[in-house]
Amino acid sequence: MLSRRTVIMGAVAASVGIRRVAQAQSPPASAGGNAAPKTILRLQRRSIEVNGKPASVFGIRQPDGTFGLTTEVGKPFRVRVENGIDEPSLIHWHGLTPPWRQDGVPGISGPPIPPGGSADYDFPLRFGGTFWMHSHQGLQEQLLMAAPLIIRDQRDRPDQQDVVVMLADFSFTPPDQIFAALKKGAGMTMPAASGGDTSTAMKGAMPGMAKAGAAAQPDLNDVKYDAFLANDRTLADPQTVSVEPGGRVLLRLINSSSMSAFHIDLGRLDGELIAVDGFEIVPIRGRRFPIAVAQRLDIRVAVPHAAASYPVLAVLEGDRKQTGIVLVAGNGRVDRIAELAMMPSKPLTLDLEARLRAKRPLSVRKVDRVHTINLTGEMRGYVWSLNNVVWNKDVPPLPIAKGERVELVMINRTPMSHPMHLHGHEFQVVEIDGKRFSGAVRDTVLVPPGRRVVVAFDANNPGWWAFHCHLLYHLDAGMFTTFRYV
Ligand SMILES: [Cu+2]
Repeated sequence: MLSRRTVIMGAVAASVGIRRVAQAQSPPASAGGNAAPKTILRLQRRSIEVNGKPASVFGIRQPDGTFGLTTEVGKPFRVRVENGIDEPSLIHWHGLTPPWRQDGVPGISGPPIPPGGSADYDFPLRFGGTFWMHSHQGLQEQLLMAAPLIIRDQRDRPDQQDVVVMLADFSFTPPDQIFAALKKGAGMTMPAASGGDTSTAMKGAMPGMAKAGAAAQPDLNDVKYDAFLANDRTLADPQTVSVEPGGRVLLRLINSSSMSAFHIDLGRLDGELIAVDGFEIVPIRGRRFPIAVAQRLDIRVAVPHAAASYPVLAVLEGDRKQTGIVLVAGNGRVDRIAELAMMPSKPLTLDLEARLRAKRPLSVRKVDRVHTINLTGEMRGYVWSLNNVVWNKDVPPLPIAKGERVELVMINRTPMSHPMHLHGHEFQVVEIDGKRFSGAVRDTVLVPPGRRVVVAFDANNPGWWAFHCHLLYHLDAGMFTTFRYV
């Protein structure tokens, strides 16, 4: 056991300095390592029921059954991950800024945890907000190896009830088969190469594959899912949460889907969007908000005084399929909610992104370095890349230097939207299609087809960091690169 842990973390303490960081940030009493108890997170197989059928999926739970972790800003993140599944795994703390050896990306920050092994994490939490954790190993995320990671701060108030809603897409087809079908199917459907009704045959043959001929037209979702989940459940049997009539609720919405974007539909509730990806914005009121893959929305709602039920729904992008939970005020009656919305939700745009303004923007300073990153790909063979380079271990990291203000210019040359995620740093959206503004600070931004989005960040966390599209099968196909600096 010890040696396995040493494999993961041994070199780290020596070279990058887990201990050094801990000592620098903690009161002297904690130097011995027993000031804050370690939270155990177990990676497990579990079974859930989807549409009346059993499904074997993964989960990340504490020994008492709690999914994921809720902690407080200022406390150290002191966690042991125990791998209880029969394959290697590694968990990424999405949106946090740990020392790079603790970032949880196999092959970049360290090796995966072998079955039966464990890994320890200990770093200070710089900020609060709604984050999440998920496997960065293979396609495990598709099997729900993900959980909430909530860091409470001054935004949390005693008179406000937290409701976490984790969205996910689900297929009974095993993820490796979905991926194989995408690679095979996409190659077969190039308009020039196919004779006509290939697409019909394909649909019958490949349960995981959505639309044929994707190369010819913009495509919203490569995969046809069997269900969409909110906290593991569909609208056939949604989670109901008791709330106080006249009370306040903070909805923490997390899109842990592998491939699916949604519009949040608050129905009769008025919402106030107060943070994106954990970071506060100048609040925006509304009843519908887009959420791309891997993004989070913190929405405050005032529950009306009348006893009633209030569904909080997520409508699939470009579709009528929906999922969600139900807030029940007093003895409000819960009616059955249709699994199809009245109207399909539109494809996600940057309209909201362009309106977001950071409450605490990055400092104003000159830009030291600009990297232009073209989002590229070909549907033939399901090839996804950055600057036409498909990721492999030999691709050199993009250069940056400690202390620099860096801007990433992302230009989408493909017919699909890509939610782009940077590890280890928060960034600020500073430009959309040539228009500069002081946009949201966040960790994942959507770049729709043909659009240009610029983000800025400060290189203040030396190490080797991943930067990638967060659509799982795009990431796995190679839409991934890294930054490295000392
Ligand atoms: Cu992508």
